[in-house]
Amino acid sequence: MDALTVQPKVVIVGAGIVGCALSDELTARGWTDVTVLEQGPLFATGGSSSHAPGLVFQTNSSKTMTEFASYTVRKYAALTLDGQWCFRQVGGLEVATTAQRLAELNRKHGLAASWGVAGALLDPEQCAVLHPLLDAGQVLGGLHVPTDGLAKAVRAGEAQARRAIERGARFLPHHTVTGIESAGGRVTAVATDRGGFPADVVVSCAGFWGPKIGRMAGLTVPLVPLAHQYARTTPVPALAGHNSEALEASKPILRHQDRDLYYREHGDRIGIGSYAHRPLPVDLDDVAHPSAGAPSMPSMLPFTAADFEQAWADSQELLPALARTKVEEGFNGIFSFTADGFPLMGESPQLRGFWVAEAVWVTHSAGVAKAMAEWLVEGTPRTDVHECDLNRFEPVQLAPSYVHQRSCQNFVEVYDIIHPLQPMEEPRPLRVSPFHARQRELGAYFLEAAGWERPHWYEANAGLAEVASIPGRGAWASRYWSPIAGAEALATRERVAMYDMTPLKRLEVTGPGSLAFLQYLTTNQLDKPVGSVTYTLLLDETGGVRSDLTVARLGPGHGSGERWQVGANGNLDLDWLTRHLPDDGSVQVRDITAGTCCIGLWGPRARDLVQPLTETDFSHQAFGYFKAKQAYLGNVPVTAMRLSYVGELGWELYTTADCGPKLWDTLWAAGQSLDVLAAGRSAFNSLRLEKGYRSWGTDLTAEHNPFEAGLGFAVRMDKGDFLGRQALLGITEETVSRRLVCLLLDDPQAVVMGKEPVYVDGVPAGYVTSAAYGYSIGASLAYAWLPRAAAGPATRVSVEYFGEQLPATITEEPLFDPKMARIRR
Ligand code: FAD
Ligand code: THG
Repeated sequence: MDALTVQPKVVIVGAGIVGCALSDELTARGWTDVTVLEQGPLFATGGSSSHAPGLVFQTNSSKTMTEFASYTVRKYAALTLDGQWCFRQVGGLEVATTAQRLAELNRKHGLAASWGVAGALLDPEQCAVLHPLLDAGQVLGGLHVPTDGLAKAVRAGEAQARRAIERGARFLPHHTVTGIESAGGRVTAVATDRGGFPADVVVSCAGFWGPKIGRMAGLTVPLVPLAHQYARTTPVPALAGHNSEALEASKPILRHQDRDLYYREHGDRIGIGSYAHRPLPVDLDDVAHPSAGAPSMPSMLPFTAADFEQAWADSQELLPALARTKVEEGFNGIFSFTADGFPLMGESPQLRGFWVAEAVWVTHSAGVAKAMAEWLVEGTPRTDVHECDLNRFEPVQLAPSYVHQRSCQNFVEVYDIIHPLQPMEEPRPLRVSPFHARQRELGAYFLEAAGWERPHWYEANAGLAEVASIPGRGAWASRYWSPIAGAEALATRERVAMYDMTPLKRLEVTGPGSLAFLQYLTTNQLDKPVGSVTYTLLLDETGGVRSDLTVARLGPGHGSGERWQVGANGNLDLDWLTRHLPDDGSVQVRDITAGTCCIGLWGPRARDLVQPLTETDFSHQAFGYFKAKQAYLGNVPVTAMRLSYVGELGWELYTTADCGPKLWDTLWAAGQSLDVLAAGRSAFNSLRLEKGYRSWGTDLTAEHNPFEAGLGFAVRMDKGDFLGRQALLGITEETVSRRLVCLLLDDPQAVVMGKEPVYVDGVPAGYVTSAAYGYSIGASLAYAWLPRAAAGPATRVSVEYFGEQLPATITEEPLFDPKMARIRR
């Protein structure tokens, strides 16, 4: 859609906080033909926003979510409605009553600093000064974020709606959406109980009703409505006269996460929110319709007092003044949960013009709306949204039972201390590679990602760890880790190891138009002979890196002249390629991950292992670096690609899933005389960081251009036009404002995890992306984003880890084998 010449007709479903915020952000960008359809009245519609107590805690382990929250704070703090406040910056206070939580608050303080939110760690007395109802004796410490506060969701919604209306938007209450109409794969209109509304773009902001609207458009919206308890006390004598009715609150909003509770003031009463009860999923068919007359608040269910008993006892313990009060009123309020806790943003993969912005808290509402408006009007959100993208899920992750189990689990864990590597427990195992049985025999320790069981190390290698003297590390970094991983990493550099690469997303691209298609979508030169493999990038229009890929030219395929295999990072890559397919049917993209499997066979003895198994010449001269060949290894037909994310001689060996166990056994048997071992993801991650290989989604995202990320070598500006090229004109490694750099920590036993703030001259200047102990180099390392001015080699910096400043030095990278002597031989 050309934003300058065409005014698209936009219909937004739902006038909750998200729909209202979006109407404002869209009309502010010039899209003024906006109609908001709302089944309930305006603006207390009966949805989740109508009764949300509106606590806004900004700190989040996700940078994107923190940015969404910070924008919401800035925006709502500047809004009023008829002179009444929309955001009161009373500050946010999270208290710890256990040693683990106190450590967690230290970690969170670091996260806040990483993402630019200022916070302070307080001792118990300081906590009680800020919030005098607290029993300081219960509290070990707190994290205070002065810019947090309370949002008035209905008011902020109405204030934004008024601005939108002034620019031409209209809000229609008592219009229930009953259908989404389409023609030729594009949305054309929205049907309601009061007639139809033509639309070029529909954005469903229906909150927990999202799945219902999604079904009208043939789309699975993977969220689950769950009830959450909220109650108010009778007046607290100690609060008498503290807060006017208009101002409502003056003390910080409060979180007691060890007991799954949060608090705010309502004048002289305290409001208590509880996640301490069993998950209470709600069937959408049981939710009343607001215009059916009866209940005006369909999202409010009757209070189930028994579920609140523990919460009430715990509240009186933390806030002793509550002992003189009673629970006066309460309700079970419905809102959305998702499988991974992130919102759902983006366009349907099947129906063009049908978008969703759902499972969004008040906290993130304005930030999400801004990113959605940028996405719609400009084509690309300015904030990286891959964690929130509607299309991030694998097909198995859309099964109703999966969505239900994971979303309920997320309710249970909402305030838990979650380790970055901690997997959900159910449903597992979900996806296993053909090597799973062999891996179990070897004592694999599995973690889960994208539904796949992935070995992190193998107990069978425990003996190696005993002789290798792998250094220890702190308690947090020791979780989901074993010294065995260190032994596996060292053995990979010394002998040869087998890595299960099956979960690596693999796409097959075929058809006569495929070269032109891939050339236009990626940055590197792909017009090379069959048998070439190329490392290349997908960019968006702004030059941001959408993904990094390996593209192997394998053709000719079945009947067509072209066949390519793309090594990708996830479902979003499939979505991106599919969206950009030409209309003429000259290109097909197919996900071949599930039907195939892959072993990465890497290490100095890899050629000695594989050559005796095959008549194909695997010598360096006949089978060069970044080349692919079809071959037989014993009985197994493979596609072999000579590349290595761990930075050693070797091949990725692909075959069909049926031959997987045979491939494993063939390599295993042939490798016995070479002391072959199976190695896991933990070693893998250390090896790739020593080699400086970036991991998309962690080290870089669509927010970064290739030059900042140190990937300029994969961009061929002279190859002809490609998506994002225009935006890169004039940018070089020398002109960028920030850089991804490598840090060496002074203390080899100080292993960090990622997302820690990096201080330059005592001021937070950037953040860690990935980190690991480098077993071959004998040092703890980390990659981090820093301003270019501060990113020079040998610069001294420090990394904040659980409140401690760990000294580190910026170093030239990669640390291991920069001359590529080990790979190219
Ligand atoms: P909603 O406000 O539910 O808006 C969706 C709208 O879509 C509704 O008005 C609905 O009527 C309309 N709609 C649905 N179907 C149709 C249809 N077919 N046709 C027309 N219109 C339709 N978040 C925080 O950030 N901080 C908090 O402290 C907080 N506390 C909470 C406490 C409770 C008890 C609850 C229940 C939630 C809380 N939340 C909090 C979560 C927050 O309320 C929600 O995430 C947020 O309000 C969702 O906004 P929304 O606009 O997406 O949804
Ligand atoms: N294997 C395959 N595909 C992949 C990955 C993989 N796709 C997604 C992801 N991993 C891509 N990431 C990388 C990162 C680095 C390299 C390969 C994939 C790599 N880089 C060399 C370097 O930087 O020196 C090659 C550079 C070049 O010659 O262009 O090997 O693991 N199949």
